[in-house]
Amino acid sequence: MKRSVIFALLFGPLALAGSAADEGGSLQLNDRGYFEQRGLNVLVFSSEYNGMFFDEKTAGLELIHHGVRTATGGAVRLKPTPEQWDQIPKVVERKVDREANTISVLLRYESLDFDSRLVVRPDARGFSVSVHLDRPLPAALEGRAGLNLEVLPSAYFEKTYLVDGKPAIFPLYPSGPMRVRPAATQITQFAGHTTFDDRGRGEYVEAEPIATGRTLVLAPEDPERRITIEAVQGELALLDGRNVAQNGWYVVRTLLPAGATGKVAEWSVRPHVVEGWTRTPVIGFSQAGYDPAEKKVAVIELDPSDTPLETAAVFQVTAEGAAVERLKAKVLPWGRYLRYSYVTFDFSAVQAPGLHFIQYGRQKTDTFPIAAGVYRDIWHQTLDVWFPVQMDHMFVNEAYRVWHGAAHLDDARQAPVGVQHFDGYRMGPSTETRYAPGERIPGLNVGGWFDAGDYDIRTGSHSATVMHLVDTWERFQSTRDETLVDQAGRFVDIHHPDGKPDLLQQIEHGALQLVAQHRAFGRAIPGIIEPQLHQYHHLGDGVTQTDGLVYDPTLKPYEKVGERSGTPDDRWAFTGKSAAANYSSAAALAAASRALRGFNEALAEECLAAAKKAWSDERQGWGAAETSWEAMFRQAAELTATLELLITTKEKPYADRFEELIWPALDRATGPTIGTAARALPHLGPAYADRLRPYVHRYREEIDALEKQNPWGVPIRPGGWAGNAQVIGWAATNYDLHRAFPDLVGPEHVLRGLHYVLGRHPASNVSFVSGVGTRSKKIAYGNNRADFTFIAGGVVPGVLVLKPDFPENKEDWPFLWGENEYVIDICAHYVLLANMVEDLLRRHP
Ligand SMILES: [Ca+2]
Ligand SMILES: [Ca+2]
Ligand SMILES: [Ca+2]
Repeated sequence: MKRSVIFALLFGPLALAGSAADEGGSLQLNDRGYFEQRGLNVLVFSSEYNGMFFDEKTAGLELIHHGVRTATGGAVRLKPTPEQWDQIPKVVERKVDREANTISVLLRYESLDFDSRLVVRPDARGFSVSVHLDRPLPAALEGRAGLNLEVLPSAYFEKTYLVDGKPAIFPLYPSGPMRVRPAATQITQFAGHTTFDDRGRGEYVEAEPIATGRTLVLAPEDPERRITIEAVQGELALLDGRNVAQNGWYVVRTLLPAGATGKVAEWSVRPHVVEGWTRTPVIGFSQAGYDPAEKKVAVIELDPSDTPLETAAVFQVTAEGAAVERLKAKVLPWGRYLRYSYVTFDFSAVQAPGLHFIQYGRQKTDTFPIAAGVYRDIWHQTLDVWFPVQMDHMFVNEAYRVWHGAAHLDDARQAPVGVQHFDGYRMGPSTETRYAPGERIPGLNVGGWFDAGDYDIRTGSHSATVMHLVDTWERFQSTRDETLVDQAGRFVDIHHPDGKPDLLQQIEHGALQLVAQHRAFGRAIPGIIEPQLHQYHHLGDGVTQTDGLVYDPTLKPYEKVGERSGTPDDRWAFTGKSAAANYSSAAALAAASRALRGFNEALAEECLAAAKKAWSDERQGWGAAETSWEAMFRQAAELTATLELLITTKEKPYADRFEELIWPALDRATGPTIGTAARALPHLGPAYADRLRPYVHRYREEIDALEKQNPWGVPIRPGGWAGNAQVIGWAATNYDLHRAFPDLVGPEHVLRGLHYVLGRHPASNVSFVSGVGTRSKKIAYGNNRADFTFIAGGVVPGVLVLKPDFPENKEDWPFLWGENEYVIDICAHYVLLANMVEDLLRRHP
């Protein structure tokens, strides 16, 4: 009642009418295990927290509000604003009770022996969420455990809230009150690591509420975002998690009372729902445009309640700004995929060069070109800008801007034994090298790239990257030169030609790091990464992730003398033996040796020698026991290494071994191996191609099956990490197969993969390559993500399919790595695919 009066005072009778709709909740449990009404979904642990990267902001009680996932992480949490590496509850039991119309989840914090039950129940006005305890809070959690719900900051930027009627504006930038606590009182984070660098002060900080009260109304002015949360028991606090971590969300929280059992917290949550809301259609198309002769089919994504229109049209935009209709044609039903329904619109008939847009109902797309050569430049920014920015151990400049200094010159120390690192690296009981734990290993501070949005040197992704770059170089001979690279001076200047092909300079930069590992250890190692969690989440200039000074244990922490420092921040080399890593490195080095011939002769020689040695060492076997996963990766890597050595040396033992491996591998699974098999085609003669043909037939059936699986006809993998890597790899394989078996695999199977990446995909139609296409990813998970910006030429993972049916790629929030994180091997593979497509269209009649 009180709330209605406040609304009436602030906004008059119109708002009252809107507010009345808040009270007309009609959430129904659907057959996909969440509550649904038109314009609102309430998910309760449809996805779980994942032990690998802890809190990915995709689990707990979540809201999809008018098509946007605006809230996540609803659960009992142990911190005011939990960070990625804070403890996450394990789902012990999840009950979807149709009769009672509830979802209840038993959650457990194992290390604290603490269980709580979360119950979500729709009611006449929205839903209630309550927390139930069988045993009172453990003493250690008194004043700590609370019912939390995290609200996406970008969904509420430039909006307001009311707390018990008091008006306020959501902070655009965090500047909330903080509190300092003794480090010893911090609830243990992931594996005992800490995200907070206290500079030796023995303390950590927590966010304090920016508002408290009983009733919180989020964005009363926005009918699509308005949510009323009322604490039926206890008080509400509103906090800003970004005060402790840039990827934090706003948090609504109620502390659980000490000593109580039974129902200990309850909220009434009343999201406003716009009556009859229908999601705006998404017209998926290539933001970079089309070649005139190409097949052009837009995929239009519709709200399942939407009625498809009969037709769509293509308009040409003239020099005078007029829009002239060039085609009007029927849309064809495709059917349902996940939560949306789809229709397709074929506008291949539009071939005249010019600028165009697609119109479907009132919906118009961005304007895009149709012209010969639209794809010619789409990889340039990836090579010119993105790769240089990722270059480790170098100072990288671009015109007036310095991207970063020469980072990690203090690489590296031998990682200690028995370590499970937070980025997945592991050390067993021995270093398996001649170095003692903690000992400095000289020579590793050269070459390599920041692997992704983080800064480690991951050998596996380096090997793949070098391979794709060599492939691009050998097939397409691009001598593009827009970057100066001075290895001796550790200096890179973007937009500054130096007379040397940039592709070769990047290949050299990757090879320098791979070879450095073979020099130091006689083999490849899994990778090099910073030891402390508070370094790992670094956002800023890579040169400041470590102090650049060699660690000297005789000095005190933060003490610096000359080139040495007492701060143990030097990165660790993870050195466990891995046949897969060594074979992959051998493959990359064998490939690099060809490209570097005549460019850097000494390095080319060393690459080849290291590759041969690694291959024969692994063939003789290091004797390590392996899991079935390791065996699978080893076999795939050996196949690749054998092929690259065969291409480089033309020697018979490699040819024999390749034939020995390839056929059983193809028999086990055609899809994952056909790419390697296809790459071998130019090197193994007609008998090999004849024997491969039946497998390509089988592969073609897999391609055809994809067309029935989803409207884009590309492989889409649910969960974890979005699938652009897979789509790009699939399209590149199709190019190789098309070259050899044009009757079985067509150019459209290559182009389809590129179109997907450039905008013809679910959830939105943005190009996933920053800076490429009319509209592209302007907010991504590069190492500059805290600035809500992008690095030109970076390719993001793309559309993540969240369980059970929600495809998502956030365009206003960079911090979801599974959707938005640039990675080196994807980017290199994209450079290759773009060149393949251009080649295909040039040779195409
Ligand atoms: Ca990494
Ligand atoms: Ca150059
Ligand atoms: Ca250091």
